[in-house]
Amino acid sequence: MAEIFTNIPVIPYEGAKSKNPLAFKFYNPDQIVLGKPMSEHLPFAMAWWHNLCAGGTDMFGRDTADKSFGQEKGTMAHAKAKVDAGFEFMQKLGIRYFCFHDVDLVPEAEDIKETNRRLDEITDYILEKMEGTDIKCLWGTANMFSNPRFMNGAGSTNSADVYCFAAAQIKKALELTVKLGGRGYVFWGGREGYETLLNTDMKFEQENIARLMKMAVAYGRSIGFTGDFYIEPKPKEPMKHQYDFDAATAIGFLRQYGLDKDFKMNIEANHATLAGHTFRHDLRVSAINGMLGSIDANQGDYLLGWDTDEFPFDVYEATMCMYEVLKAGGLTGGFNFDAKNRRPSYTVEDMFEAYILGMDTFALGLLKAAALIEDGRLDENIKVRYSSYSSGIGAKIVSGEATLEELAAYAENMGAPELPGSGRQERLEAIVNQLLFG
Ligand code: XUL
Ligand code: CO
Repeated sequence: MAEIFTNIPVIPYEGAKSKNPLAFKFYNPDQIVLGKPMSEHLPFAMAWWHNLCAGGTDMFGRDTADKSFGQEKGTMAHAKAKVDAGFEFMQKLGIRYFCFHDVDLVPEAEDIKETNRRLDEITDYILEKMEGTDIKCLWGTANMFSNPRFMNGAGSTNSADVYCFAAAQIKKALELTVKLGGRGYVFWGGREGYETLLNTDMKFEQENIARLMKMAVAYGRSIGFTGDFYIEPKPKEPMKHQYDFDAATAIGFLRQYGLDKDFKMNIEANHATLAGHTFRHDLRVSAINGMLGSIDANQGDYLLGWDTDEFPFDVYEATMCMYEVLKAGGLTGGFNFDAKNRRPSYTVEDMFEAYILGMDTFALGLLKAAALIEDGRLDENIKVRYSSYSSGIGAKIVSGEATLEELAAYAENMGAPELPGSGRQERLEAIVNQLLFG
């Protein structure tokens, strides 16, 4: 197989002092952190769509980057060239996972039977490429938002025929995920929402989404899919309101419809911030509910109110993310770079340097989060802060044995309670800075 990225070597780890743009400064896969190699803490994945398909088109202009890989776009030869490019890319960076939508892999035909035949052919080829490498599929999904038939959603569509088409795509994408050994299967409800309540039966739409997910779980389990299903929450864009608004909303939905045993969350940084949360907030909400599954690692822009899908460079945010992940005991999924180069970064070097940036950012985040945990002062503060619940009336409250009358009698005999103690926020923020930059 002819090399595609001929000017790019295998990316080495050269350490923090290196000035080589094509080297890792912090991601050192074999370095042990909290008893485990970095590469195990950080199962990174390449997103097929941004890396191999998208060329920088935006609402105001066409592609700037050439992703033809020497073949005519829209052909199976091009689909195969993308596989070659993707595998060379992952191998040069030491990335061990990839994520895909059905239509990222092959050009969609008019007839789904032909699309499925193409998908069989390309996944045979992907399997061949996987052989002899340690590259695996992190998760698969069906694109149920780009084609005009999904203008009103897939599970939430008003058209039963479109609903069936979505079912057919999910069935195939699940089969492909199983064929490629995927760890997870994602539902991102890109158009599962509404533009106006004036034409929307919200209850019916949500029930129909749940019915589709239940059918997906039943079918997935019947063909041997043992991994997790994921909901990837996002509050808006493309729809004005999306039902999987944030982790809390999605978890409530899963519980309401009895789907919580089969599903976890795939939390994307820029989706959490669009919902008015921090990234770490949605990670924490998922984790405390036992549903932190996987992460779409990217970041937004403070000045822009949409999903900019930037490669993560904010070490503070990455540290907070890794703190949540370490505290949760790691991910069953991985870190998928659902991120794209900025439009003026259109060269092959830019593709590689973007991933180096993202991987180094999360490696730093891991190192700094481990330092925060080993330091122990944050944990100690939490322990002290809630210590009034470890004995006396507090312990009785926690045991669930207290009654409202008893607590009221206790309060009436107490006089005025003491103030609850300083939150020490500034001290804690200073500790984080000390460990990040000290
Ligand atoms: C869109 C998005 C998707 C999902 C998969 O905002 O994040 O790419 O990750 O459909
Ligand atoms: Co995503």
